[in-house]
Amino acid sequence: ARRSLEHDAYQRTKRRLTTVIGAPAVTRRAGAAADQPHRTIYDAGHTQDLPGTKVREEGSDPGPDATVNRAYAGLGATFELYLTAYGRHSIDDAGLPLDATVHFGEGYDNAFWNGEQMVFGDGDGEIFLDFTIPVDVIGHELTHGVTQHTANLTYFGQPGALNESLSDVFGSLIKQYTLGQTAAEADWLIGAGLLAPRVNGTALRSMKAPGTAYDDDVLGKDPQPAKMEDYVRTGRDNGGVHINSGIPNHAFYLAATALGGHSWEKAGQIWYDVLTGGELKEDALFADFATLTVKAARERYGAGGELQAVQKAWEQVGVRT
Ligand code: ASN
Ligand code: ZN
Repeated sequence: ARRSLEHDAYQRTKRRLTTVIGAPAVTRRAGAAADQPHRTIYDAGHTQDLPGTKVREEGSDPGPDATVNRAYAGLGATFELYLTAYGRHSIDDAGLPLDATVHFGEGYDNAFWNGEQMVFGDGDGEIFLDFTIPVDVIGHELTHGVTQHTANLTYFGQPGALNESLSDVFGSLIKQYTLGQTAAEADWLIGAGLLAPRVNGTALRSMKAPGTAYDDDVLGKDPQPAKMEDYVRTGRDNGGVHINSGIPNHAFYLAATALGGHSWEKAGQIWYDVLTGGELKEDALFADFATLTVKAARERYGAGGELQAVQKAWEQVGVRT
């Protein structure tokens, strides 16, 4: 049964209205949301019809499909990081249900957020494997939802590359949080385990060393720059959103490793403050974002090592603050 996006939006609105009108007086604090995720995993059965058939819902036991179980667990880990580290209740900070569809399309070589839900392809097995394999990819897609509900960065050029970078930053933090890794222990890769065995590469992107994730006959060479002087001017990829994200990605890596410890605690908090603080404009450039991270570092941690680490990170990638 195919449901339209309009229908989903209508259902959500209806649910909200029902809550407002029909809620008993004081069962829940105003503005409070559940501290538990509300996950639903659907199976598209190798079609491109969304959302597909419901195959697992919140609280149910793992089933026989490892892809479904990985999606469920990855959404849970992402929900948990946002809640425990930043006090955020889901994508909209109001407990939005987390919907994901797996087995989308035939040999589909991508994953995405469609404005309403997450979608994961199986990969064609030649270049890419199952897109639910890397937990950072799940965190990446969910974070597109967070960005949509907060700064809403325009998906083109520098604001688009910031949008992509924020998805990589929080995607990587989810992996680090899941594995209990410090900045020094993390691999800083996005999509490790996703490339098929025949591909000469380790991942989709590297935040530690942008441009070195793969160099392959079919895929070509990883096109990501690490510094502003190598910024790629292109009309492809929405003005290089997955290319130039290497620059803010590397700035985050530099700040987080300079600070040490768990990257989601200080560097992640500063980046989260900027993403959700209300001052980041939809058309922000790298320099605007960088300036706001410096301000956020000072406001949260004072004029100490945190501020210096953030300033130095942007300086090293050639972005003025
Ligand atoms: N996997 C890609 C992403 O989430 C899909 C896209 O280009 N929008 O960025
Ligand atoms: Zn993305």
